Amino acid sequence: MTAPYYEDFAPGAGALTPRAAFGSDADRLSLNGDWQFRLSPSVAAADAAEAAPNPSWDVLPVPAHWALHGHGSPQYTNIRYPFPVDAPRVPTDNPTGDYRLTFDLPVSWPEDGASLLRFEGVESCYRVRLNGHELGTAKGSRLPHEFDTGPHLLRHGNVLSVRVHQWSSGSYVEDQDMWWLAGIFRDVELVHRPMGAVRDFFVHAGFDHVTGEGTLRVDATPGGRITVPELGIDLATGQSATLPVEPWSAEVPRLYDAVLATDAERVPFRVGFRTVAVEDGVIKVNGNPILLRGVNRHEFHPDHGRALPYSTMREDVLLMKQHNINAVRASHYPPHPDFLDLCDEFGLWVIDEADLETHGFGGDDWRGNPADDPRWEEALVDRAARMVERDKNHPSVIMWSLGNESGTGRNLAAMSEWIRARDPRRLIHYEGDWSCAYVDVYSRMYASHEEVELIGRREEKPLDDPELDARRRAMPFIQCEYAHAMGNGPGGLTEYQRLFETYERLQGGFVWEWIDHGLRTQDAEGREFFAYGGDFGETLHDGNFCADGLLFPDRSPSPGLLEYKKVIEPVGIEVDTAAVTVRIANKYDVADLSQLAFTWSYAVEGRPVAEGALPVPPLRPGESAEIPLPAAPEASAEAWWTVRAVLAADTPWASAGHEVAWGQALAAVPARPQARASVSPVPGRSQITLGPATFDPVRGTLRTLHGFEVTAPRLDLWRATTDNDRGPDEAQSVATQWRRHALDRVQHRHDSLTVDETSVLVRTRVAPPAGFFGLYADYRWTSDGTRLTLTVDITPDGEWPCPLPRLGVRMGLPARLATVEWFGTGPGESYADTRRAARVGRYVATVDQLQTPYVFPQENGSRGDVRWADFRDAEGAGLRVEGDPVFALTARRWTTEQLESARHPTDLTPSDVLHVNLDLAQHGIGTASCGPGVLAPYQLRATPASFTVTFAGLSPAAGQH
Ligand code: IPT
Repeated sequence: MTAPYYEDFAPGAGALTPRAAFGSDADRLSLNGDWQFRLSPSVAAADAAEAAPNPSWDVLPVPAHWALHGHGSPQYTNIRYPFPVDAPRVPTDNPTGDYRLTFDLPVSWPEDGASLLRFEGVESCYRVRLNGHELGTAKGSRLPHEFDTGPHLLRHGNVLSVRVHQWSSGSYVEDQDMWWLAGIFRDVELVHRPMGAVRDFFVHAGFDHVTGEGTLRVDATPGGRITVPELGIDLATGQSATLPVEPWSAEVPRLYDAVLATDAERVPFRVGFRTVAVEDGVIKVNGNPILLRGVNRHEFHPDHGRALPYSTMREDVLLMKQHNINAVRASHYPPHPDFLDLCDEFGLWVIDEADLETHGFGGDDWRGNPADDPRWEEALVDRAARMVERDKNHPSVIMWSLGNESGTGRNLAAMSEWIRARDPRRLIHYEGDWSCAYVDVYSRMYASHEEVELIGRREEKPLDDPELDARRRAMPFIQCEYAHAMGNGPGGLTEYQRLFETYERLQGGFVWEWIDHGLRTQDAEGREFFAYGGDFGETLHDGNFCADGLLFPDRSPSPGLLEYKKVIEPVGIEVDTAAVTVRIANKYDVADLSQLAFTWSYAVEGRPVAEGALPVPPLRPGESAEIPLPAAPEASAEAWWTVRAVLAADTPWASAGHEVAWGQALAAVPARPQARASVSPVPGRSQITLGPATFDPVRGTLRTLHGFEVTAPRLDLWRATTDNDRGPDEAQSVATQWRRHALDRVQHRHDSLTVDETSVLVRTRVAPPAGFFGLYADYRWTSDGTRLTLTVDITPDGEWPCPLPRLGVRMGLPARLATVEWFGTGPGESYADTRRAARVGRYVATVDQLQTPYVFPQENGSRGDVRWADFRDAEGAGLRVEGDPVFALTARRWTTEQLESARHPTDLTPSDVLHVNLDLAQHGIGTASCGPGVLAPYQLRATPASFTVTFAGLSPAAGQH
């Protein structure tokens, strides 16, 4: 018995050989729109429904995924297959969608030539019938397939029937970490091919950086003429022209409009001249080594899944450019072809990746891996070929990637061989085979800083085979995935970037990943939230591991993106306060600084008092210069220089004034205020009074402050664990250590209360149940009559077995003090190892605005280095907290425990207490959800510490700053 087409090894049958994606003046008819649709639970049920006397149909838009339109539901798994592994067989319960469209040809549709049906992407396997005649079948969800309509196309009343299977043999090689979403999710078109039309063409446009000349040759079948009016080029296909041109790069994406003309057709296209090569062990484009400041991009939209509107693709490109990103890995399949046009136009280096991942086989030590089984060779090479043929004319594509996480195997080598024969002018990438036998670049994912540094020195651990080792050691290195942007984080970006900028072999990397895959959903009360694995009742799923992007699902930037933008900024700005100069360094690969304008400003306690333009010469890449700043104005308080580099003029991706890079430095520190006279505590039977405060007479806990009822500050060691705290490996994670040692349940033992001439002193010991270790914490309260000062002295006791989540105090304020103004870093959150984007200034936010809406609730929103923070009610009355010198601040309308137990932001309901944490420090963030944990300097260890804050009252009049 022969296997049905959805369960065989073949890539499909009946599709035309692949070719480049291009537009022309030939007729085209979009078949996007409302189709008739019927979902059946199995192939047999689909057959039965079809045979029914009056088949029933729903309406479904094309392109779309049926599960996002009320038919079935989405399911998310990372590595595991959602069905029993028995390749190439699939479950009998195989959701099968029958699509039907009735259409007429436009009256102008030519009689002669051929007409092709073109499908840009259908997941995962489909059969096409036109007017009852089968045209073919196809697999390769994110790849185009074309079918010749032959004699079956009618002028009127065509019935196009497409049967789509959710599961197929193709699913085994499409095990990417994402939602399983079937359907016709990219465009469908009818394309006319006149007699003598262009079948395919291949643009070769190299650039010789020594002569400054480009060489253009276009191979086409059939042949025709190539014109590039701007360059005066008019030549036959197959012939070449060499002449001075401006090269294409991600930084200066110079494109020339060109036309390929045959007797039958005019095909407009764009030429970008560039040459990619590995020379002296580094990747060079046009003779320049490049540094990839990249992201991994899945196609994702919170409402449409992988059926992206064009505006969303454009938004992605603009957001990348605006955040200093210069490279994108199409993880893990070729993107919609329009996306690559946008990359050519706006300038992004692209790794285009074949639609291949067999990760789930790793669960059985790669036994039966399709990547190494000859029966799958044709299908895998077809995936490579369809990608290369479709995308070969994009200057932005500099590397072909064979796929992702598919182990090792002969079919990968076969794909590489096919690609090299077809397109020797691009580099070949694949991460999964560390021997690098058939690739051009050594690529890894999530390698630690230490290992990356060894690789940078070309001193990595050798491969067993000396020949392969020598070959690999001579290769350039990239991290195709690093810095897992799941939840709060990633930490450690700065340290990676420093390595990339130090060692020429290290040519940067791609943060995992661009956007959270959260699907917009509503709870029972109609409140919107972003769903992750398990939210649709799936029994097998990987939870929120799909919410690991630099963008939230609605494409608002997360703090991680702002941090990445700062870390990879292409201009170095270092202010030297003593010399009153600023060092400006051009870190672009290609562009000089003439496109940027520089400004300086001088701010006292966060208020700019002087600013101006800074003349900076148009430094070339690699150059730097020391530029004098004006004399610093007198400052009565803490003052900071800020130097900014902004776009001097509008660009296609941002307007003039858009900030590209910045630097800050402390210019003047205020004299420390004189110690004020102390007032004495007044003990009483029902309370102790000290200046503006009252205390419990037995325990010495603070009760009221300037008339506000408060929950007394007390030591707090816990935070709502982050995805990175929890890690992928529960057993190993720092959160598990914390819990094992009961740091979420510490007990506060009251040792003594002493009221003396100048202070109220409470001594305590804070320790976990069953623990042989703890912290002595002494709270000393003093007052000058109007202000109240708390000093907490901490002395560790015993051997601390693990880092602390946080060290500080937690207190409660009335919830109506809901507006916070602070002088510290901001505007966004920052942590010990994610604080590059935080700048010193004066900021205002409501408590709600202080929260970062991670898809999975966790610690968030800490503002660092806060000198003072004012909490005010609507009338302007409130409390000021001052650090000595600084503290980190979080404030929320729910407790840490509520935050920790929430599964979605909608689980968090405001209370009438404002929960405020004043931290001396928190443990860093790291990127252990996939990758290294918190680096040593950012780990919080129990050591003796002292921490002082002062509280003052704020009256409405003082509200008008
Ligand atoms: C790596 C995958 O390549 C990527 O698709 C994604 O799943 C990422 O992990 C984690 O979000 S593979 C992992 C085993 C390192």
